[in-house]
Amino acid sequence: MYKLLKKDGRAKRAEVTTVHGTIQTPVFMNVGTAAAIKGAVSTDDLQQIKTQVELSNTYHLHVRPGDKLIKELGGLHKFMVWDKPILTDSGGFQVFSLAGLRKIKEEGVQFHSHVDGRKIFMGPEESMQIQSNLGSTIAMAFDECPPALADRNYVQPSVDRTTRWLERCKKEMQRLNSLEDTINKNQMLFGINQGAIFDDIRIDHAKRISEMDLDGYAVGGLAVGESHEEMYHILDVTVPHLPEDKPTYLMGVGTPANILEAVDRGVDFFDCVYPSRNGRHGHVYTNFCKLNLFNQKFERDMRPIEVGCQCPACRTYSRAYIRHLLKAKEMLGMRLCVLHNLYFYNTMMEEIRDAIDMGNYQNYKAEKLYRMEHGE
Ligand code: PRF
Ligand code: ZN
Repeated sequence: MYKLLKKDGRAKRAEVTTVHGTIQTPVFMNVGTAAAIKGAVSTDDLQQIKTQVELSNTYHLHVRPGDKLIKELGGLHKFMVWDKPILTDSGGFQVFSLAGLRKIKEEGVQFHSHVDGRKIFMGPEESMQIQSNLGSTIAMAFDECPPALADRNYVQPSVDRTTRWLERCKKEMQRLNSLEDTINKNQMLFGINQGAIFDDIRIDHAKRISEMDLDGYAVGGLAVGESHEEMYHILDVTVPHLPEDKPTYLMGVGTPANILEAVDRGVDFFDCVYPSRNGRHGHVYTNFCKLNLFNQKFERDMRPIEVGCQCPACRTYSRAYIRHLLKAKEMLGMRLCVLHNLYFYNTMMEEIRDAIDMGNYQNYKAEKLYRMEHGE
């Protein structure tokens, strides 16, 4: 259930009610691909860094440890000890980027596991069955994300097939949700808009999927090599054709600036590996710029990563110490950077929600962008 609380320009402030609790949007989902956020982050940590939704991947969990095992053990929430919402991506995108793909047919996709090379087939029904076995709160439709530079002649038939796949996903999800031994009988389904950077294909597809009365709508196929301006333009033309009274999710995006711009174009949900991946490399976000903690200039810097930050890293440790940990390859170094970065993103989303609540989004966005670009 989506409850629109406030609009400020095109920016939306809403609440999404699920069987695993209410999500305050706009929200940044924290990426735990294989049922864990990389960087030794525990469930207790997630509570401390204000995580609302955790994102996992159908493909990874199917390959290892297997969705049937997870179902047998009571579902993904119980398995990873996380009782708040979980969104699972459908596998399509990961298959295309990871698994020595592949043949795309009307039925689905044939590929090889990146773990042991075994042959796997996944189509809309398989993806829904796996996500149902995991019992995630929100399942994503099985789609094809065409390459960034694909031409119209490739993109149009691909999008048509993605629409047919979505119809099959919806049907299969309805069937699975009505079965006796299904873990989450209220599993939600989000459709995914595609169309590369072709306005008319995007708009036509947005209209077609909007008629299907799904629980939410994602914009996929962006941040795959096009420019930021192209991405913002596609959001400008596409989001107005998606239902305003449903969540809009921009998949795999992005930098703090990308998120600020997309919120301004009506997006509610985000996910991205940047905060965790950058953290593992000692790159940390602050309100004034990004720091590389490997830099020599932090050798004697006894300040926290960001003065005033209330994250578990900044409340206790200095830049100098974390730099030492990173250089000594101590796991704690990575972990602290990842916690700080996720806290930074989750806190920015909180600020975004407050700014929309107060009707102050334009000012907030301008100031935040200016500070991040120009430093102190
Ligand atoms: N489709 C799916 N997952 C995704 C994407 C997509 O297009 C993207 C594109 N940025 C990230 N994750 N299913
Ligand atoms: Zn911090």
